Amino acid sequence: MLAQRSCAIFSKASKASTAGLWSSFLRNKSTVAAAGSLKARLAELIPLKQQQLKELKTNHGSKSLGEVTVDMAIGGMRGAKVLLWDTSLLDSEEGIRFRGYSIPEVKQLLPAAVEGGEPYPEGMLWLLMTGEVPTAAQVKSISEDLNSRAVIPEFVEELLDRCPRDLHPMSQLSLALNALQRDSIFAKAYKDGINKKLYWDPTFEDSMNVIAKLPLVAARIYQNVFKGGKAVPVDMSVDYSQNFANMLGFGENKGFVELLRLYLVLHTDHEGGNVSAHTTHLVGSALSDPYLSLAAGLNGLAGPLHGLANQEVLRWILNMNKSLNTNNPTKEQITNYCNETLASGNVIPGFGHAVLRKTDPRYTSQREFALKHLKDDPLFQTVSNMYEVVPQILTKQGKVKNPWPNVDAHSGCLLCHYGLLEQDYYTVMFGVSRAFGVLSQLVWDRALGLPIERPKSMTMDSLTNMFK
Ligand code: CMX
Repeated sequence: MLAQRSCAIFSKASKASTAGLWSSFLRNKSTVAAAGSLKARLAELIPLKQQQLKELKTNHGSKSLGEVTVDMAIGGMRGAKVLLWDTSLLDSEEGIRFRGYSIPEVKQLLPAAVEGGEPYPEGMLWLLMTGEVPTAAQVKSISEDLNSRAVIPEFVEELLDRCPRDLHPMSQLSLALNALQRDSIFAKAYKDGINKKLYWDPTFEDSMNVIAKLPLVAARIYQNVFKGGKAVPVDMSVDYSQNFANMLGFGENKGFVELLRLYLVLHTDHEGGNVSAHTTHLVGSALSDPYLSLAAGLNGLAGPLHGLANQEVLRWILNMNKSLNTNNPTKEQITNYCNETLASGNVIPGFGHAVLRKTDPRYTSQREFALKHLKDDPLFQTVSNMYEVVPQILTKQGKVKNPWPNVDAHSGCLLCHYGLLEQDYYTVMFGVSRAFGVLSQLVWDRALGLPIERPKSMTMDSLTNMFK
């Protein structure tokens, strides 16, 4: 019945043949989309977006998006416009817009648990998937859907329990995702010969399952490595962040839960070219399922120039404090320590960006949270003082294109304030959030039928000869 209702919605906006295929797929595979659900809404939107893509190709397919220079080929493809990514767009001056909405707009528009408080990440998921601001009821339906999917097989629990404590939490997260792949609905559907027009459906199911399971995996890693605590069962009556906080052992701390909501919203997506997003998209383009694609993306997030920078920032500050024997270094002391870092051939973590040329609005949003909730925290004072001195130092050095702080410069001090002190864990939390964005886009990659990625590489000799 439910399948029939959602198919009726689907067929209104699409070709009858595709709707028919989906209808029989739903009957056979029992992947039911309740009317009004996120999946049913996607089914309505997909034909419209497919049409938009078709028109884009027909009307503008042969037009140039700009020149690709030798510098771009050597320099990490900076600025080369070669990716399609709909869930968010990054402007170098303004920062990120999620489906067209800036961070202040997202905070204002998305339903929140506390009046005037932080938005639910579930609302962000709806926005990223559909481009539409959800109602409170739609957000609640996502919380319930995710809660109902939040279970991990025993062998994955055992796998995590057997990991040595000194295996980095990000490696454990990636390992667990690869193991969870055993239950991929996409991989099974592909093996069973699913029609390519329906790829989006099992991709959606896998993506929702992954997002639902991530807090269980992440919390188990936290408990195993740092606390030795027991797994807490999912509470079906509360939201995603409250459940994640419960599992981490911080559920009673309402300030932490609010921070977690903000944290999970801010780290979801940062357009398609960053390492974790691009990798997920690239691996997914080979029709690797969402588990494998995200695991690959998270391996990229675990690099110190990308997501691992949040752990590096805290470590850098704590090392500075230790070497100076203070919890409150002066601006002069910070300046000297920065100069030592640069002189030793290292980067100052949390500063700079490949695209942004202004302070990252994700940093600003976290700063606003700190000013509201923890303005006297000494670690926050240090982060604030760094904001005042580091950009000048980097500018003076002369080679950094963006001397301003990025998202990772701030998150550690907030987590520390609420007692989550284990820096090695911070990127895992980034990874849980990043799944929301990159998997939403992966659903669209399959819905739009985007092809396998295959850019052209050149040898140094071929480039040299080309311009002889
Ligand atoms: N400290 C010291 N040197 C820096 C620097 C920093 N924070 N940021 C950039 N530079 C250096 C680069 O290493 C590069 O040096 P070389 O020419 O000797 O190789 C030079 O300045 C020019 O780099 P850029 O064009 O300004 O920056 P990139 O686009 O190459 O790199 C990034 C961007 C983020 C990797 C870089 O700014 C950096 O290493 N920052 C510190 C690490 C960090 O915070 N990463 C997190 C980014 C956000 C995220 O993805 O989570």
